[in-house]
Amino acid sequence: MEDSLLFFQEEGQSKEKALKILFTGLDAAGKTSIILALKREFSKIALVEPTRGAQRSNFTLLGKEISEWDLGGQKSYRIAYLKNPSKFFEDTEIAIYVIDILDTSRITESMSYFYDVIEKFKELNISPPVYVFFHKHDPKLIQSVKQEIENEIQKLQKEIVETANYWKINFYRTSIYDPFTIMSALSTLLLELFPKSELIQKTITEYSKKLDCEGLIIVDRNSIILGSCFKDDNSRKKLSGTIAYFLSLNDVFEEMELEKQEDQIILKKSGNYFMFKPITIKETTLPYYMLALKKHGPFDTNFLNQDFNSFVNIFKDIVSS
Ligand SMILES: Nc1nc2c(ncn2[C@@H]2O[C@H](COP(=O)(O)OP(=O)(O)OP(=O)(O)O)[C@@H](O)[C@H]2O)c(=O)[nH]1
Ligand SMILES: [Mg+2]
Repeated sequence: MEDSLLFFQEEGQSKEKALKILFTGLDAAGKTSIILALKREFSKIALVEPTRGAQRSNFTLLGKEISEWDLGGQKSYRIAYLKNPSKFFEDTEIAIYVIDILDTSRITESMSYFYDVIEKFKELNISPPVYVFFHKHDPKLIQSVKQEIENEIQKLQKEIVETANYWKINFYRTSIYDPFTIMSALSTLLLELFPKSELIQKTITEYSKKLDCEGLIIVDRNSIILGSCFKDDNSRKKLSGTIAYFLSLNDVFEEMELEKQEDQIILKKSGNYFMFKPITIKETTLPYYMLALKKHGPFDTNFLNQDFNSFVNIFKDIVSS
């Protein structure tokens, strides 16, 4: 434990300050799994071990450095964080608190640590928005348990809002077995800090109308959804249910180092045409990806040429501004 804690004493001298996003909660709540799911490191999720102390990893979003802090939740670590809050909580710009909703026996313990963390934020005079993840909200939860869990969530939400007395606490239901729940939650809370995301969303909406497609999602390599547009709930389901798998399939193809020409995945299933296509902004930076869905007929050549190119140009301008 000491090793990990000492490691963090070197923090704070970086060039441009990274935006700090904190994951905290009890041990085994699922914090590390959430981070791994976003990175599509599914083979590591199965073997995940308790996190020792504070682990940090960095990634870039729309050109800005994000520093993800995964605070191991075992009791001895929690005591250390609360004893020395400035070392762990200082500079937090987004706080994510993960609760295992399947483990009702530890809810009281989890709530108690949650209020301790909020208290430390107040002591440090910081006020990051707080996002509570009701995690392990698995799609296959059997119906009878589902209602019980829903009641528990409703009760907790009410209690948290009343007790914490904090300016911003939002709630999400997440599960690693429905990767879109994680992608969507992380994207929403991160993009709140990027004013240009509104313009990106507008551009995507206009483009998808022009294409007359059922829906469209633009994501980056780290599974952050920059914008999306769906004709109806059905198309939303088809695209949100498949995007993580298209990204994984693309990872597999990338490992094969195939030709970059005609770089797209086209899939037809029961009259639904899916197209997954990279959007390259600069050769030196990682691409973004588009997943689009059409119902009647395949994507025409206009889609692949003029319209797509003009969309990419507008997108490029916004992203690189
Ligand atoms: N059913 C279910 N299990 C999950 C989910 N996410 C994680 N788990 C399991 O929960 C256990 C703990 O996950 P971790 O990611 O290690 O939890 P953690 O919060 O990082 O734990 P510490 O590092 O000790 O703080 C693992 O066995 C995961 O497979 C989920 O969405 N649903
Ligand atoms: Mg962990």
